[in-house]
Amino acid sequence: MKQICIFVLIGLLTIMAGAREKPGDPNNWGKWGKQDERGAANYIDAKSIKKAAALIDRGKVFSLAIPIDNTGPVYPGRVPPQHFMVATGADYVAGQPNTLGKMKFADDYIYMPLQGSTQWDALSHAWYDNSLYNKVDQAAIKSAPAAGGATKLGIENIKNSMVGRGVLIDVLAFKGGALPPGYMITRADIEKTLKSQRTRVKEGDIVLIRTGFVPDYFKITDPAARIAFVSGPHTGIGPDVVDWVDKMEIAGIAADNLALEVLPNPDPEKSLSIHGSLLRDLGVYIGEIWWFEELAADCAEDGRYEFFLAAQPLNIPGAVGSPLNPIAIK
Ligand code: UVW
Repeated sequence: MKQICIFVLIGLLTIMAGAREKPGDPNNWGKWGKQDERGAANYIDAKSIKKAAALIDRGKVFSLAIPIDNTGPVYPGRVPPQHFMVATGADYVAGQPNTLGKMKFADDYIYMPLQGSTQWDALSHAWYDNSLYNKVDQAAIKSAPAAGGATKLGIENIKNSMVGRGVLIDVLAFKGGALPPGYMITRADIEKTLKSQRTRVKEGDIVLIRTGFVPDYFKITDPAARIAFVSGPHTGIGPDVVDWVDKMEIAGIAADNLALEVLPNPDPEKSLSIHGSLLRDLGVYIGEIWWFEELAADCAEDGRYEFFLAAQPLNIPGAVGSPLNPIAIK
């Protein structure tokens, strides 16, 4: 009897351990091979990039990045980017001898969380249970630089990707230019907005969801009020958008807010769980703290919400995210 109990217990523990390695539903584990580390970036191919390049007709360029400095919004707990100078003209004015002959130089450094400005989350940024996308063990995410950081699923896997057709989904404008704090954007909101824009999403697209959160942050001037704002509710996508993302076969989804998803999640047990569904289960890249204002105005004016988008991350080996300056060209 004792032996049977031990066998049953071992069996149960094995089943439980196995369950912890399973993908959620829907998922893309194995879709591009068991060793794949690029996830939904695989939806982008040479054909879709060439088609996207053909969308350029006016040569009008939009930067979708906020300034990298210490005034921008960061997720509570993170330090905003710190930029400091180690060589300046003022040094020479103060009498520093010029050791380089005729030439003079200024040099600067930046210290920042890679998640602390306009960014992509790598597939190594978030997971649940013991596994990341495609059953990568959490032990593969190590300290850096000695141990390599994200030894799997690092951002460098898409250093030559995230370039193609971008589509702005201007939920903010569709809803009349204002969303209540912490508004949860639903799949129906996205579909209705696209219908009103007469825009279709295609495989391999990078979709941009306009919420107005980051612009609202910059409208606040008082530093304490800015901190209170980022600590309060965040407008973002709700859980039912995950199935839509899966169905559309998009490569990435970015927003002008801090975490893409609505905060707090309507179900307190599921805080930040949309990160798990997109990064871990689907291998879809998440973009945050993007800036859409000039692009949105132009799209409203010409009625075209599709464009060529160059949104490649920096080539930082083992990083779990990267700042970037995404460029939309119409
Ligand atoms: C967290 O890491 C909580 O969010 P983000 O994806 O915004 O960096």
